Amino acid sequence: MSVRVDVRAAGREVIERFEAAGQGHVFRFLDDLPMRAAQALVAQAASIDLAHVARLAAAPKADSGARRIAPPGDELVRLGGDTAARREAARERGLEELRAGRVAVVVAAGGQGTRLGSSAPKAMWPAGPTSGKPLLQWHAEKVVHWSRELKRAIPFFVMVSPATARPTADLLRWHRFCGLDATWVRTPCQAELPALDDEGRLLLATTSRIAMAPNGHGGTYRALADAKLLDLLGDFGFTTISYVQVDNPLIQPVDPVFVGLHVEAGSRISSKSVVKTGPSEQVGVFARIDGSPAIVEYSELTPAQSEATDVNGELLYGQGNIAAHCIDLAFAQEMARTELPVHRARKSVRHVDGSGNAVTPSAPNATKLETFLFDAIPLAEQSLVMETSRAREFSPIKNATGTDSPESARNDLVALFRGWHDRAGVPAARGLLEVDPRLAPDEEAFRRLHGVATGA
Ligand code: UD2
Repeated sequence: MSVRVDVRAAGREVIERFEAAGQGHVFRFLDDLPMRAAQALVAQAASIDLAHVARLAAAPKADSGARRIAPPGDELVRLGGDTAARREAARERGLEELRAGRVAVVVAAGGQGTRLGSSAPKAMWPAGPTSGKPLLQWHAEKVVHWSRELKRAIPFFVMVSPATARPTADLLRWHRFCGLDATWVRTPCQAELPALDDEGRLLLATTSRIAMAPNGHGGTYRALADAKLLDLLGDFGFTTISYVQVDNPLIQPVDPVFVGLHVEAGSRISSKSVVKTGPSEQVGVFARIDGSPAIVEYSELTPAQSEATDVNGELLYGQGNIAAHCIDLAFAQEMARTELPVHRARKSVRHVDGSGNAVTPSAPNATKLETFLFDAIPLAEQSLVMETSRAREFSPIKNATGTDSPESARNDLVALFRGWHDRAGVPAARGLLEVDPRLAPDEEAFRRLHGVATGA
């Protein structure tokens, strides 16, 4: 029996299942592939749950139907004004939670720097203005600071995707886990879903590989559960997950005020917001959908909704999502068992055509299926939104140039550090400036470091 016939015979059940589902074309090149590649293709196909994919593809769109969208209500804790005292008290409560070892950090790092023109994980992008420390190290070192302060290990789970798993694990090892307790550093991997063409057919990325994409950050819940990390946290008495995304170097992965507000309110999932720069800023917005607190993705708001203002001229949907959340552990466990709504994004997906030639489409040619972590918000009995300052906490790296680029993030970091120096009366170097996150992840720690009274 020839090698190829062997692979066909061994994979017969999988191949027949794909043929019955109208997806048999993925094996079009099987007979021409080297043995290993043929086996890998059959193994990859075997791992795809076609019925699940078909269900997702046919599910009503997350933004379909006549959703009643309204501005957020009293779940929103605005900056300043009468909420200042509440935040002060919350800080103490948050510190109590941290001291008791009830808070773990999760960083979503499943994305590649495609929009940055890089195929490396975004986690590796140099973020330190002078040190060039990679984004992931930058976040980890803020956690190192808190870990030293509290004299206890803080779990640091980095959610990766199959494309980012290996280089991210290498980065962590190479940097000796960035100074964190290695036993509490883990890299759970999110699942992938196939990209579909306009006829709902799977695409081949190469003649021996089906085109797949990460299942969206909604996959975080299941990735943590499948790696048994939610159970592990439960066993060790952790109750709150502080979730951040790797692409924002300004975010505070450990924030006592946020943790305190979240716990005080009995919130199952809390979020941070900033005031949008204008109607067209590409951030999701906080709103109510059919009466429940929720985030509406920017692409799913109508232009009229994006531009609508209240009597004071403020945008009705002016609180932007910066993708930082506190999540109650039991709620995360519940969400790991819940099928979140599916979002379909039109994307350009490189593939091979029927003759095996590589095609780089100039326009979107496929649909990617994704779930969003924040779609859990409407399912929570209690949730909260904490407004924060953009200058302190939001400058994501998404595009190669212009807004939300490496350059804008570096400028914002340097401006932030300069502000800390100026207000504390500490002389600062001209030009680029960096404060080691291990020494001072925020202004308060910076003032303490320099012996300047807080708030003075
Ligand atoms: C996201 C939000 C948007 C806004 C903005 C803030 C979504 C759908 N939209 O926009 O509302 O708040 O961020 O920065 O979230 N990631 C994974 N796995 C995935 C997908 C994403 O780990 O399957 C990570 C990725 O590494 C990145 C982050 O999530 O760090 C953001 O992903 P994105 O750049 O695709 O999200 P974006 O910019 O569309």
